[in-house]
Amino acid sequence: MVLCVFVIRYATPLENVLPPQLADCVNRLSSLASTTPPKASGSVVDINVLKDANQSAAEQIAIDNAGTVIPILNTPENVYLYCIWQFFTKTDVDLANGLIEFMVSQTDMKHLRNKPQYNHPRPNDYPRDWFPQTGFRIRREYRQLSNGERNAFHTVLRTMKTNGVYDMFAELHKGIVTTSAHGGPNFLGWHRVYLALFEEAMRRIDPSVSIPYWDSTLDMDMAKPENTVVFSSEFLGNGRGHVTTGPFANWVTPVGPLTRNIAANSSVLFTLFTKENIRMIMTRCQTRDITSPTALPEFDLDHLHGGPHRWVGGQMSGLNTAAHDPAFLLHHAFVDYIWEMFRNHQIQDCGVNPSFNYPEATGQHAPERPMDGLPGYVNIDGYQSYWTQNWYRYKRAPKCPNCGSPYLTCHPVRKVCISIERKLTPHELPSLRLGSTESLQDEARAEVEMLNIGATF
Ligand SMILES: [Cu+2]
Repeated sequence: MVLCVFVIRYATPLENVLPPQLADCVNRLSSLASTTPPKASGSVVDINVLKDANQSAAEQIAIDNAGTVIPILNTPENVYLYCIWQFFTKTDVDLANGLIEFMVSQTDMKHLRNKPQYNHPRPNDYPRDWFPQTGFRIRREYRQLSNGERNAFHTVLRTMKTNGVYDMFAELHKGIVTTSAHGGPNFLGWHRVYLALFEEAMRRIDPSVSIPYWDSTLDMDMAKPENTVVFSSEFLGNGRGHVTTGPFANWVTPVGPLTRNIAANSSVLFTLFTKENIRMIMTRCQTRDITSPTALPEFDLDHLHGGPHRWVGGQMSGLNTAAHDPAFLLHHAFVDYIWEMFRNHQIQDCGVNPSFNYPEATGQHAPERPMDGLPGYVNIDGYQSYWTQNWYRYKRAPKCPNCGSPYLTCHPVRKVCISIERKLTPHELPSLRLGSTESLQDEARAEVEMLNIGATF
């Protein structure tokens, strides 16, 4: 019964973000375990209650009007994802687009009103044993997946793109989120929760997949990072101009075709992660020393993570558009992996408990403020240890001598794993004609400039 009370208390702020149909679903599902049967209604998901007061919350089941048994929905994230899922599978694309617009307008309006939302009520008996419905996952480096595993991941993303769920998630990373989940301590936690929920949505389609991480130091250590196999048709698709090869070929985003322009600028602000970046971060002990605005730039994970965003270019370089490129998921999984290494270092070497090391912050990054776009969570929830205890963990990044992938090789002198090069197209090969090696990049630059991506990282 403790869990039920918790669900109900957390259901309240949902109306602020969700469209009426979804909020209705969430509220009625949340009340399944209460003593009052939900009222019949004509909304998207109609539920017949199945509740036995003698059963524990974990044993309760429900059946919808079509006679389908719905899963146990005893945590906020289960209810939320189930309702999204129902909403999308039972509606058409126009409705899905309406949902996206609604969500964006709501978050933008909230931003304009600048309504303070601190002092969010928290349950005293905070449950620490949340488990995702699709079970525990292990995240591995993109190149450590077998070809079959990688294809399964790509297929799920394509399914989500088709049914609108991908874009819905991508549109959450927008508007007020550009400030409330960046530039402060909530950066780490918000993206952790976002990825975990996205991953859960993926696994409702194929429970075998998880989000791979892109260890961009493996590319940074190459002689020519721009030739990495990551930007080939077997992985993320081409890195310059409209993405027309690979699993995400010809994807369309709200600001135009999916477009990139990798390694377009030699400035230090446009680099991938370096091993030195990570080594520097691991010399700190307090979260405030690796987060904006308190950290020095060389230790600031938030600041450093902008490098790969800019390096990829196109949608990835825009705060409001980045999540429309699947590269976002893999890059942020790596940021989260670095944070997890840092948390382990805090425990082992610093005697600091990372769950209680949320830096002092007010305003949008205040610890108790509800997370934008991720109903049911407050900022400090992203710092809880249950994410990497109950939801997922990382397999260690590849190290020499065995880099564990046909796409990686151990550099014989420097003894670090580096990415192999992709097969360069004739267009990419240096040609005898003067200036033609840059034509592809110029073309890509022109295509990127066509996008109205707004504020950049
Ligand atoms: Cu972000």
